[in-house]
Amino acid sequence: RQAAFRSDIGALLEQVGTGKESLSFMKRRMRRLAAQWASAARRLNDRLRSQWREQKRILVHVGFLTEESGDVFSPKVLKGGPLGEMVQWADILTALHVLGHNLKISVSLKELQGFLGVPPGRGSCPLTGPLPFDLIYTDYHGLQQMRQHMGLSLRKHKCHIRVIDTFGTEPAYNHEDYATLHGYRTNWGYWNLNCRQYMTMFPHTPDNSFMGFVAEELNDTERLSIQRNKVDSMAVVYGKEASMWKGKERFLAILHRYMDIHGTVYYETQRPPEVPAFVKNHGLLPQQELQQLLRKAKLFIGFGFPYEGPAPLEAIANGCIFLQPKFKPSHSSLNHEFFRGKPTSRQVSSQHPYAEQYIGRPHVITVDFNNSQEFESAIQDIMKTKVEPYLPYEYTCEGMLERVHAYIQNQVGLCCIHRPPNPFVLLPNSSALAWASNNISTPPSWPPLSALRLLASLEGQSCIDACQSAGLICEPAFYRFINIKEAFSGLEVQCDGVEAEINHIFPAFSVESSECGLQKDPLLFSCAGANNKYHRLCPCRDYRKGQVALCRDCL
Ligand code: U2F
Repeated sequence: RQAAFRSDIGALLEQVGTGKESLSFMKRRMRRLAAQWASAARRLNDRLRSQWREQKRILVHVGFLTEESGDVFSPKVLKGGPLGEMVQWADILTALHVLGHNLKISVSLKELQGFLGVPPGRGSCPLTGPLPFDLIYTDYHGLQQMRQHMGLSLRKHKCHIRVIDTFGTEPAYNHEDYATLHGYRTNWGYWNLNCRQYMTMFPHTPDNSFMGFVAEELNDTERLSIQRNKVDSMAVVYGKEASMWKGKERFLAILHRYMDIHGTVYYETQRPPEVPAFVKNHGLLPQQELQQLLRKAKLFIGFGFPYEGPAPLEAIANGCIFLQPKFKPSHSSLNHEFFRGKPTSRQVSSQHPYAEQYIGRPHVITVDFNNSQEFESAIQDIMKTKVEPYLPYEYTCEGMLERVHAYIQNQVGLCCIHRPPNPFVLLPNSSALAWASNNISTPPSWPPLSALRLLASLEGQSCIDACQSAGLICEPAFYRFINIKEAFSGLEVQCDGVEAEINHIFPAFSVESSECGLQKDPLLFSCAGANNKYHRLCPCRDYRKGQVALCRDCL
């Protein structure tokens, strides 16, 4: 069946259910953004008119909201607890609904069992028969629940699963045996999925797919009124929980010399002692009122926590400049409590690396807060700088619909291990080398193989960085095409023989020892992997400006 875009979210709101503060928050958000989604759907529909979009049967099981996982988030929705995940799930549900798919939503084990056809009272009995869904979106909690309650059949249906994973999972952590043997074992990883089945909140590592969320978009009238009403001396502090303000008195005092400071810190009856008296604290605001505050403010300032949330994008979209601390050294699971146990070694270079790297000046200023002079002159600059509201396309409703549509229609058979089509033709292409097959039979590649550019990284450099420095992005789907010995000769690398190994650094080579290695286990193809002794072979591709998940010919 062909999927038809939906512009009405009434049916979705009914499906989401009631009884939890988290669900009410998500529904308020859905209602608030409904018109924005509808007009984005119209635009995308016009662009995709000629394309056949198959309607999929989709189950969304939000594991972290189930009682069985402890549901620690719902009781804190109105108390300054994390909302980023709720923002994202609300937007995922809306995107899937608007794209016209057939949705079932579950936020309890009972509903999950009902949808998967597990008979009541036989909770751990493995499901038999065909899976009633083409796709299942869940999270790590949900995955655990499915393992418990689908038993063996989970293995059979693993390819249909997508895991919403805020901070990302790198291949070395995902591979159970490898993680166990080489010290990458964590509480979360080791599911042996194809890493593109993990979908992140920001485009962290290209080993994972980028799901994202949306921020509010402005019409011309709103832009004009923002321009008129901006107050150059008004700052809003990022941090809805009092603990996020702890120990920041010095920065607040400097800031206060220049600007009026506003906060949206949750409190019960008394003003939290962490928030100085000169701050105008509004208490935790409904999202809509926070947007209004951001429209007036010139500066949105982060003090280091929370990491990588939605709020800075909302601030920038409403014409604020986001000032944030640079982390030196970077924070990661190796040196910071918050990231410890998360299945990634990603180096987090500032409070919001996406804002730093993908948006940057003039909208985002990242400085060393310990250098008071640098901090102070950043504030002075910000008060003088005029900026327009800005929202990267990938965080607009149209951008999210486009991306989710492309994934749903093209990311199929993620678990099948394909052999590269043969034979290959090597096309020299200036500094890079383009590969093309003259006989691609099955299966077709997505992204299309024409986007592939093969590069060698510098010694110790990951493919994420190697591709990025060539203005490209690492594409894990292409590893299978470059994991061949001809790739070394194509790059004129001298090899004393080529071995295949189980090592997440491979395919790679060492100049010093003339050692060249291919990857033996496709599950370990890794854009993130790096090792001081090796140059990596990197499959890069182009990407659309403002939509890094998609290559030029991906749609
Ligand atoms: C992130 O979660 P947070 O919830 O801490 O992320 P924020 O950037 O603070 O914003 C989440 C939403 O909260 C809303 C705001 C954002 O969309 O509009 N909000 C509000 O409604 N009222 C207010 O007064 C202030 C904000 C991240 F997203 C999570 O993945 C992480 O787990 C967490 C910890 O790093 O940080």
